[in-house]
Amino acid sequence: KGWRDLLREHGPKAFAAAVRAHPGLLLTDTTWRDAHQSLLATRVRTIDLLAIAPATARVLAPAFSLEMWGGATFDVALRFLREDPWDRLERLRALVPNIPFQMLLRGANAVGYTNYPDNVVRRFVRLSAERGVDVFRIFDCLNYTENLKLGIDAVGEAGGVIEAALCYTGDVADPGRTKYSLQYYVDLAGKLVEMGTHVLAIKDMAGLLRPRAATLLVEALRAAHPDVPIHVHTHDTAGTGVASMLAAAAAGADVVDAAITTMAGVTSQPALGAIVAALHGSERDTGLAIADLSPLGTYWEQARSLYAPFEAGNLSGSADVYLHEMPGGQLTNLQFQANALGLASRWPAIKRAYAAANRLLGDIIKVTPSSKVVGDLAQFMVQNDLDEAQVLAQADTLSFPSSVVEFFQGHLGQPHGGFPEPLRTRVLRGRPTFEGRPGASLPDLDLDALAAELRKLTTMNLRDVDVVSAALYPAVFRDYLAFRAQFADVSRLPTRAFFASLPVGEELSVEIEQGKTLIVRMKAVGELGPDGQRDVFFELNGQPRSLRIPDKSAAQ
Ligand code: PYR
Repeated sequence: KGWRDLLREHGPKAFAAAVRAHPGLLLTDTTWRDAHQSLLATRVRTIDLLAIAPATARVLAPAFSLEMWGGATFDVALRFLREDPWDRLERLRALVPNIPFQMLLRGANAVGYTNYPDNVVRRFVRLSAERGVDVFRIFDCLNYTENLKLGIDAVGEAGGVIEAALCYTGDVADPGRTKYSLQYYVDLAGKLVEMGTHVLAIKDMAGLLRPRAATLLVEALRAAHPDVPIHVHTHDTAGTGVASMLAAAAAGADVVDAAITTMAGVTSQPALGAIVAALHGSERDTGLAIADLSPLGTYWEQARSLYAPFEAGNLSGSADVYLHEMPGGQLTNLQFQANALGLASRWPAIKRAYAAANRLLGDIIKVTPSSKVVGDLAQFMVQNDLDEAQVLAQADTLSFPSSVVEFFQGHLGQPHGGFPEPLRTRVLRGRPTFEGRPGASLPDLDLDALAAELRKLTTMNLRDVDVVSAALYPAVFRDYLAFRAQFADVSRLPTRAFFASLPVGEELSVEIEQGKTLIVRMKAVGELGPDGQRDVFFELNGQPRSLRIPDKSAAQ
């Protein structure tokens, strides 16, 4: 029997005890979430996950979990892929009944970028657990325990496995370099265990946890909490990921994150196959066989090529990460944006400015959404040609990005060691501040009133999960509803057809439901009319058809 059966039959506490007792190193495969969030701008579509789900369920049956939801996937699914994230969860769950599903929950920010009312976070977590999420990794972007508590309590109430995270920054093997000492993490872990976490996660979102630091940190946490499983997450940005995960395993970590090798490396997680191979035959043997992993690697090599336009490329990997400390997902995103704006030559300056912005903000934990504050300030500095000393000198008069002002107001919570002064006072210029947990002063959202309002907007059957989507992403969800009023479920389109148009002469086959397939063959495209429309001639399952549709490229 697998871990999921054990969890369902005996609950999170017995599950955690069994994980602690397990001799081998357990693995979480992040291919379906963080790997593509960090390599391909989160663009991997449900159809490409479904195709490999049965094989994954078989091959990775001994895994601790599959990380497959949360983080940026929720927003990107609705906003860019025009598909429903809840459908993704349900459809994958149906194909993978045996392996625990894991999601990333941004504490009081749920799967968004701002603080939500407590009742929205609670409802979101409950519905996620009901729809099939088993393990919830909960973090706060400032390691602010008041914010973490909301997520921890919500997951506990929903019956999920609580995996509260220490977000790791700096270098515990180089004391004095940053304010995040070994003792800081040990104290934080103590609070999370007291709050009831079932598993302790070390969330190294930038890939800063070098092997020596992994040994020190895991040993210290293991000594303080002999009964609590430790789960380590890293990014392979500098290339030290496998070495760090092996060091963590040797120091007593129970679970580490890795990705299928053709979706691993650089800003993604370290390669799963490499960790399996490195531990083969040792007392921490993972129980997985390299030969069995091979088909998954081959599949992802091909699937990844469909997303080539979103590749940041291997250039984003570098030991520079120890200098700028940018999280994996943000690194590829900022580099992608810089290239798109023709600012590729400014990339080294952006990385230097990011480090300077972090110092100005008081050396903060950098992960969604605090990493955005640092990134916004860095871009502001590069655009306005300001160095650190100039920002300090001119702080009374500069128009700082709104995310920076809001950070100083306390919208994200309180950073370790407090806000840097006098910069805070000079940026705020008398604006109001939050001193405690920002969500504590947000009134509950009336979800019934929201449901009633949404029903006026759509003829679709509105589910409880849709109301939560609308609560989390009001504008994005309304846009999605408008799209769905016009188009069928595009999640069923093959990825090549979704991202590009179908050339004349080519055929597209779409399975709209089990055993029901539409085959579209493009025959011809007519002249552009004065109304900006064209006739499109095609065959649908062999029958000639035509449609007159607006040509969006002509409108530009
Ligand atoms: C996220 O919040 O999406 C991260 O991956 C940290």
